Amino acid sequence: MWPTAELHVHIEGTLDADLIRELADRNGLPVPAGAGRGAPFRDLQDFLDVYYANLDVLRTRRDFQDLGARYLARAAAAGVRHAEIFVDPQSHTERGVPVEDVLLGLSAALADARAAHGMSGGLIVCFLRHLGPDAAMATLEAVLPHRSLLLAVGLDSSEVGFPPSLFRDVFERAAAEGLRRVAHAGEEGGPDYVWEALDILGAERIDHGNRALEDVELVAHLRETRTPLTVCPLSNLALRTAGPDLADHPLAVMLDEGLRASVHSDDPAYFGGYLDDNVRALVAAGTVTEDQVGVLAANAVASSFLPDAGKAALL
Ligand code: ES4
Ligand code: ZN
Repeated sequence: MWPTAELHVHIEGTLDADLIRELADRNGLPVPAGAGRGAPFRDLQDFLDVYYANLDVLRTRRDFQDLGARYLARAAAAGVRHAEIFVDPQSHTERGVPVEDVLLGLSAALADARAAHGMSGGLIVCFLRHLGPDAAMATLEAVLPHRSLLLAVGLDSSEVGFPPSLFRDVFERAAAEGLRRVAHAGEEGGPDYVWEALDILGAERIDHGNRALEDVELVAHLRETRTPLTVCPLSNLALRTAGPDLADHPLAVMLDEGLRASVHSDDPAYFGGYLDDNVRALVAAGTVTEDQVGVLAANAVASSFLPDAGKAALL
């Protein structure tokens, strides 16, 4: 595999059935009914219901460190040299898990991966759109004491009905704290959600962005501004936001249009594969050529929040 950067992975989406069982056992909890359920899902919400139910087994700092360590070892094997990892603190604090246990456990895994695999990385705190802007602001306040552990803020969970504009103030506050900004948009929501993420939230990357292709002006804008799109093909098949044939995935059009798209894994425990599996599936389907695999890896590195010297070392 080409050396690359993972920019779109939800750490809770790496929680596979084996680790669910292990953590349930360790924490004296029942194994959630959805353990082991994978693709296909009816839609994003059908998946999210399983995802939130399963992550209930994550309780202690050690649980988060183990989750992070397992993901990072698998990512290293996929050629990932730098990982910017999404975490959903609200899904844990709502259940009484202290936010510092989430952030310090994952940060310990990142520090260990630097030593064990030579990987760099960081955390992106995502706000759950379905809980609304006030809860997002409270979450930002709760994580700011750990500001040094964070790279960026993001926006995820149920998209339609929760437009980016709702989160203007919290993103503005995050930017004032020096945090970078990304947002999920154009996964199920339309191009208007992508415009809002860019214009109102100041998002520097769009996570997914598939539906941006429905708006020619937006495509031109994304091309001119070199805005990264972090694309997750197996996720799109699993959630029926693209396909059913991977050969028809919009990534081919994105690359043809000169957009800065890269391939990532989203929720690999649920969608049938890690970053390398996504790339291999695209090549097997004929969606991208072997040469484009190198372009995708270079785009991922260029789209990361690494300083220029760090990017140059990976390119
Ligand atoms: C997610 Cl695939 C996807 N979309 C939006 N939010 C998410 N959280 C975890 N996976
Ligand atoms: Zn995602």
